[in-house]
This record gives sequence, C-alpha cells and structure tokens, in this order.
Amino acid sequence: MSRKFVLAAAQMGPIAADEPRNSAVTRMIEMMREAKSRGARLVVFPELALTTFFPRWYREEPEWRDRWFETEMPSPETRPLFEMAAELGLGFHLGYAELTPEGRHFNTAILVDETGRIAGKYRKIHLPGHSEHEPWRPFQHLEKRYFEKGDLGFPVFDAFDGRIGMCICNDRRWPETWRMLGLGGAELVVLGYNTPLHYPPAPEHDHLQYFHNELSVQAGAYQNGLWAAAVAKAGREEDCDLIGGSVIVAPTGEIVAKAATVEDEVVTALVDLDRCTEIRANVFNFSLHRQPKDYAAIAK
Ligand code: CDV
Repeated sequence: MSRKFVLAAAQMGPIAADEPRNSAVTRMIEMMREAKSRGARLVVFPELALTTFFPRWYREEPEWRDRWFETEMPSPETRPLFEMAAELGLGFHLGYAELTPEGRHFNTAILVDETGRIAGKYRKIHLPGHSEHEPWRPFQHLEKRYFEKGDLGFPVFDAFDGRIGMCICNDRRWPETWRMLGLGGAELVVLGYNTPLHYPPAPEHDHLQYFHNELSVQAGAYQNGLWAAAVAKAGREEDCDLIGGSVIVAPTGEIVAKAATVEDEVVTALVDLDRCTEIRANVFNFSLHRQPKDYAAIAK
C-alpha cells in the first residue's frame, strides 16, 4: 500500500488584535479549499492560529487573558473548520490557546482527521519567554505567564496511514523534542510557530531568525528520519514583525516546499511516509546505533 499523500502548509499572515475568530476561520477555510484543489490530504495551520499572538502584551486582569482562550473544541466559531474537513475529506492541524474546565491554560495543538474527528492533542512543553513584565522590551513574550507547561508528553498518533507527532514553535529548537517524537515512531511532525524577527535578549541574532528556523527543522527531520512541516504566522502583527519561511522538510533534511511571502499562503509537497526508512534503516537506525546508556545526563 502506498503511503504517499499531498501535505499542505497553510501559512497565515498577521491577525489583528481586534480580528474576530470567525475572520481567521474564514481565511483558514479559503486555504483548506486551496489545499484540497491541489490534492492535499492534510493541511497544517500555525501556532495560536485563531487570534493575534497575545503574549506580547502584559496585562494583569484574568478576564483579559481568558478572552484569547478556547473553552471547547470545536466551538461555535471553530466548528466550520471541522465541517469543512469532513466535507472535503481533508485533515488539519490547528494551534490554539486552551482553557480547560478545571481552569488550566495551555498552548495547544490538535490533529483532526479527514472525517473531522480530533485524532490527537499536544500541549506545548518548551514555553519560551518570561513571566513578569519587562518594560525594557519593545514587546513582551509572556508565554511563561499565560500558559502552564504541557502535561501530555510528546505523543504520537496513528492517522493518515502513518504515525504523526506534533510540537509547537519553540519546541522545534530542542533536539529532545524531535528525539522523543522519533523514538515514539513519528513519521511526520507538524508544528506551527510565531517567531518575531527581532529577539530582544539577543538582537545580534535578528538576521539569523530564518536560518535558525530551517536549521532546527531540517536537523530534527534528518536526525530522526521523519517528515516535518513547520508553519508560520507571519508578517507585521500589531507592530511586531513575524518571520514567514514555512517549510516542508523530507527525512533527508531537504526542504521540499517553502513559503515565499509573509501572508496567507499555501505550499504543498508530495510526502511518502515510506521514505523514512531511507534514514531509519541506515545512518539513524536507532536499534543498531543508539547508545542510550551514554546519554544519562540528557534526562537529568
Ligand atoms: N512562540 C514561540 O515559541 N516563539 C519563540 C521565540 C520567542 C524565540 C520561538 O522559538 O520562535
């Protein structure tokens, strides 16, 4: 049985602070139609794809924070995405802010299959930034204030005739993320990101933001012999420039599709999950070559 399918990366341009959820959803539905017209089976949307990247502001009122969060999925505003998935036979990956019935806040992503059913959920583990107001910054990065660390580990799901893993934005910079997903048997890792072009703690690295994105995703894919799709929310969002550069990467580490704009843009690639074997049966054959007894410090 062939395990080839067309994968779509649906980069999104900026979402204004006052842009309602249904506007973002309408943009996503348009990109789902575009992806389907190119034969896609799965479309990947960015991190926190329903709203502006709200951790860039410091606010103390809990009501201010909670307005950015989803208390149910699907909700009346997001249900059209699920209905469109079922109608088109097109799965999707969506990042959003999750508020649980117990009052817990997570930076979350879900994988939805071609019938519109949630097939998997991940909650971001490597939360970047800071938890207190830092007025010297031109914009804040308060993920450590508004979210708690994910509590689901790095699960891998059976879907799309393969094994699919997820991570979110800053997770992609960590080799541990990719190795955990690789050890879980992931053949495709999908992720979204909101990465500012300017990094206030180390502005001398601003010109490297696109490079570090590609470096991280290409290394993660190659060193674990898996496909990866990394998808941006891009462009000038509320006075903050976010990088684009959404990519689909093969298990060899090669970029096979790449966005060219910082706007809503769909890029596609033909993904053959059986190609993971090229790497996994050879240079990164885990059972043959890994030496976990020598890696104890990594888990300490
Ligand atoms: N949303 C993110 O996780 N952004 C981080 C920034 C702060 C460095 C990233 O890794 O792109």
